[in-house]
Amino acid sequence: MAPNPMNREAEARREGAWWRVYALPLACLALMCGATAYLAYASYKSTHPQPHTVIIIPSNWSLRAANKSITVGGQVPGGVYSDLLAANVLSEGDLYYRYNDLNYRWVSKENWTYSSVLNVDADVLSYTRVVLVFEGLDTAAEVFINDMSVGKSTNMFARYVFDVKNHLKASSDNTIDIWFESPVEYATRQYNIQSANYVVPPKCLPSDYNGECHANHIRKMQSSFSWDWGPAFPNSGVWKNWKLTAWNSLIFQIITSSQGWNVTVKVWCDAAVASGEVLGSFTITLGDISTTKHRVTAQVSNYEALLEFNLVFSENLVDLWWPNGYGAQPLYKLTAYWENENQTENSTKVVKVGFRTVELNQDYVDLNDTSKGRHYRVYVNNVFMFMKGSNWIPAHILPEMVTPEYTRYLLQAAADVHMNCLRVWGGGIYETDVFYEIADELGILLWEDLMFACSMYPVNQAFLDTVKKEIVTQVRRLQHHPSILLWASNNENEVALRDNWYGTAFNFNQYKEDYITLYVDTIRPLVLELDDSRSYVVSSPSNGIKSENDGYISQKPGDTLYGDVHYYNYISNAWVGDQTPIPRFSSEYGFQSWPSFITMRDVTIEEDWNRESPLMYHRQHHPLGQPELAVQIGIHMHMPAQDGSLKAYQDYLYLSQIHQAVAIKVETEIYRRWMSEINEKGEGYTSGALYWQLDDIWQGASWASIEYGGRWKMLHYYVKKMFSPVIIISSFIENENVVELYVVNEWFQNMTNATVVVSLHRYDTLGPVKTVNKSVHVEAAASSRVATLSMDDDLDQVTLCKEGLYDVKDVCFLTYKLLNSVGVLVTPENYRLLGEPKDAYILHASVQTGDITGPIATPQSNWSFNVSVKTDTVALFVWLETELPGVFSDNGFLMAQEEAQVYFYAVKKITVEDLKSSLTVKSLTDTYQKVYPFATFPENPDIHPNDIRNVVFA
Ligand code: BMA
Repeated sequence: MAPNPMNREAEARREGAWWRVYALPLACLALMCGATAYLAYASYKSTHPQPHTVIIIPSNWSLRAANKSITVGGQVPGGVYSDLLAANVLSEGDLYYRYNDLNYRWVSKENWTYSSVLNVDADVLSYTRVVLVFEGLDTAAEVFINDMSVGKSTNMFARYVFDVKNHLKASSDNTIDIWFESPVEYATRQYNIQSANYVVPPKCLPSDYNGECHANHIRKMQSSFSWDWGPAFPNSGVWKNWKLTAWNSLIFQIITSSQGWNVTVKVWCDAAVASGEVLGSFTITLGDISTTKHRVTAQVSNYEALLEFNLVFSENLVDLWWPNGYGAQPLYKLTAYWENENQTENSTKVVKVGFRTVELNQDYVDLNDTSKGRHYRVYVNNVFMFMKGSNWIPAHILPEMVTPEYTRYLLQAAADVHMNCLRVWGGGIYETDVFYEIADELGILLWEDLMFACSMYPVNQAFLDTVKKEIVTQVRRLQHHPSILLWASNNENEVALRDNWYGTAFNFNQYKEDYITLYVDTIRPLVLELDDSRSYVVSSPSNGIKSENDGYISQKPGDTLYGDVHYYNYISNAWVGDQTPIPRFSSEYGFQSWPSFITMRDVTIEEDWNRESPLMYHRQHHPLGQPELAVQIGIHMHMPAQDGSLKAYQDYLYLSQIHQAVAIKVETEIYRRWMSEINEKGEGYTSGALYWQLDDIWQGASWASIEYGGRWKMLHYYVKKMFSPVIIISSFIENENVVELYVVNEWFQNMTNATVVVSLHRYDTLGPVKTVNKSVHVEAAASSRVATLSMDDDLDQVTLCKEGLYDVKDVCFLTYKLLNSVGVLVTPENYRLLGEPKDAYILHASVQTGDITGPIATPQSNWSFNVSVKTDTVALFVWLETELPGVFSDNGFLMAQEEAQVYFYAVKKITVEDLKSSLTVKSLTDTYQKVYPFATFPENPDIHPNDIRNVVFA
């Protein structure tokens, strides 16, 4: 399992106690270290022929509340919540413990100041320019040097540079104070000012969110005021790196590089002078492929200069970068080096780049009939590829809590289940550099939303100005990453306006005008100026080009013939999927579930362990989420009786995960199946399935496939199968009693002489009762129908699935797989339950774990264990669980045979005994309160086995 972000909290806590005990010695130590560092620096400087730019970063900070009632040690970068937790001011336990989101809310209503002391020698002040650079101030802040204001911030996502040369003195006790206004107060104030003209909604979030109002009036992580899957912890602090820096010519800020083989490298520089020319030399090195040095005259304007250089080299000098599953991800070091004219100063910047082309193709699907709409297809290196993936939300409500290790763990978990794309969703943050670097390494394409979500936004000049600053900061920072697929300026704001989500219809034109002002007139030209190598789409969902032609707010932003759709339907039978749309691209779809008991247990106590407990409602932010979940579970399975037992609670969590896993499997298979064909309405050519959502921000009901902390839900195991490069799926034609088999083959080779193996099984019999093998031809890089079988004629359903009064679909089910021409299994084995499990003629399964052997080293883990699982009858949704960190090779699976072998991949060293003693296994019938007492169907056919079970709906 992942390095749990909560460990970081625990560490912070420990450090907090430590801080208080050792405050004085610590301060002395810091002074001594500072002095030593300073002496080292001074000696370096006197002997080195080319003095570098000076950078001073103090590490000892204090944090105090505006009313001075609280003063603690502070971390910069960091945030107030973590510092108060570390200092034990937040003394009621972990941030996420029970109701602590409410208990600790007062923090966000306070104004806070971080203070420290800067030791500046006279030499520093002799540089032409001396500034403070903040890569991220969260959010409404004012910075003071020696009690004089040097600059203000209003945007968490913008880089700020404040001139401090005239405010600093050559002394060891320059004070620096960074004052943060309560983000909640600030947002309310901005709302009040704006609403004097007209209200920019939503005014507040639904009450189920337990959140704060007016997030859309502050340029801050929108979900930090809460969301339908997460709590409100509106943070304050210096959340990214900062430095005090002094120089005479240029220092590099960021490198951008165009795509393709005519590479334009742009290096944005901070200049020491406001305008004019700076002379020097500029060297660009690409791996060991090319190095070029030039004399340059940088033109400076507004303290910025842009050095630009074209590298042209032949295609065969580099290897192509490919998305996960399509090839390798070679990355090349691009190094820029600057030296000023008299060689007294230099600056270096290194980024890793990859070589690939990327296109979002929106051609008409049928040039002869344009009413059939347009594609929404991603081509990388001119190859069309179906986007398989999910949506990424912030991995913790406090960005400072997310470690690079946890980020890697989550992205690796996405790559491990064959994802090639993630959407960085617009209500979170522009992620950390490390996030994009890992995505580059793993070949995960990123659909990068800009951070606007589910709201109308103001367009007063101050707001637009700060947004411009944000876009420049972020697009420049992220542009060089090969993983970035496209920019999308907002999440669901077009559809929100069109469908009147926030009561804007009465003044539609005003809000539409504002929408265009922000996303089309302000943001778009900026993004395209900074990066013309990728597509810019205005919203998600949108109809793409069609939305633009419709004046940016289409009549039907979810049109299946254009662009992308977000599809949620919590009342249909999700396991049948007969209402699933057939869109060009599904960029959001999902169902909720609860995390495992192991995850919930961390933040709850016994009285919460009941699906109707106040705590469970507190952790369910989605309005109507509880009844919807109960309905969905109840359509397919028996909801455990509310007997107050721990087992009933655990069973409920497990059933919620089953419901979610199967629902997403069914929906995803429909999207993948439609990759290569269209129906008579023109629907189809589906080219992407990004389910909502990959990760969790805390322990609560959500759409995630990975729980907070890293434990895989059942869904994530299902994702591994449904996103496999080659899958076999079925479609049932009810009125003909016929099953169609499709193979989706991502590989670029046809498969001739492959064999589809379809087996009919009875729930009361281990092993198939009938198997049909069909020799088939599978198309390359396509989804194709390979076989059609009649349930009666080919599979003898009528005779083989007879059982008393049972419907044949409740007695039998199907499994199917594909073997290649030499008999090797090339797809995960798939199954189709013909009816609902709650009605099935299913016997109580006694599932046990058998031999466990290991550890052996596998590519997944040095501590991999083979686990044998045995059953005495057909078992559904077999679920293995251990407290030990790690994942299984498969889980939540169907056992239609006596034995299954799975691997457990431990994260760290464990023994067989460790695993044995912690491993549990269960299957669906273990959730039944009363076990049907007979081994076979009773004499009296009037008794339906399910009737005697305790079935309760809330
Ligand atoms: C979509 C997303 C999120 C939300 C999710 C589940 O609307 O864009 O805003 O969390 O659905 O409701």
